[in-house]
Amino acid sequence: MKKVFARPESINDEIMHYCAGCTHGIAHRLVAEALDHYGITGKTVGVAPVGCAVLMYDYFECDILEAPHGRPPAVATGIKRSRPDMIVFSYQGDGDLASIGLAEIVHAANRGENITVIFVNNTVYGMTGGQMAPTTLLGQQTTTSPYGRNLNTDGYPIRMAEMLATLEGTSYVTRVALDKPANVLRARKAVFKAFDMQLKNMGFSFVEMLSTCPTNWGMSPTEAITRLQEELIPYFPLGVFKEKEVV
Ligand SMILES: Cc1ncc(C[n+]2csc(CCOP(=O)(O)OP(=O)(O)O)c2C)c(N)n1
Ligand code: SF4
Ligand SMILES: [Mg+2]
Repeated sequence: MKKVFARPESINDEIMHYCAGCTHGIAHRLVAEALDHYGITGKTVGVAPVGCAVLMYDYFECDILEAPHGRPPAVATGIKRSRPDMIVFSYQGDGDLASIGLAEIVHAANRGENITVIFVNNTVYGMTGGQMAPTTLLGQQTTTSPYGRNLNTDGYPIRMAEMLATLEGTSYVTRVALDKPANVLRARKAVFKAFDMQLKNMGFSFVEMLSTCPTNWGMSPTEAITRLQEELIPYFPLGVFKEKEVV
């Protein structure tokens, strides 16, 4: 019998480059479990971001294409339109998706492209050394907001899931957290649902994952989990913001 904790077949046994306590590894695993579950690894193309997940092509057993910073939804659109028989997902951080790639995600969502987007929100530009992102919380210290994010000069943190849920083109929009087993199981269910929507040609599906970046938050892995629970979840509430009925 297959052990539930065994490595998914859609991910290989390369040692990942992520820092200790980083939740990118959990996010990868959940996507891989969904590909295994639906038996779609051989017909799936992932689109990698520029950010800490830039090397995800080293870990997944499906095809992965690299997109310029912020452009995965546009690249995913091109792949899906030319090969509608393929399952296509993008995997993006908050700098990638909510900053430089804001236009691409909004218009792909608004067009209702039949793709799945995995959005890893760790409230910071992880790869480049912890600069302020659009999702950085008010008061949060980063290398470009050393006195804390200031409402007057930097505006409010963007709630991407809520914003995208207002667009007619989106079919499934949810926010989950990767902080504890119960929430990881909910996240797993959400990722499965998002791929299921695409398999049923339901259009655009989006899973935001509240994540940790202990390195740039200047915290231990356990302190980072506590921050996610005490600071991120109150501002970025968990839940399903939109779910169209399967027709
Ligand atoms: C066009 C362009 N502008 C800027 C950069 C520099 N850059 C690389 S990764 C990154 C931000 C990554 O942050 P995020 O998307 O949140 O991913 P994380 O590393 O936190 O997972 C930036 C600004 C780049 N590579 N290309
Ligand atoms: S810098 Fe942050 S997001 Fe990047 S691998 Fe390390 S902990 Fe993860
Ligand atoms: Mg980030």
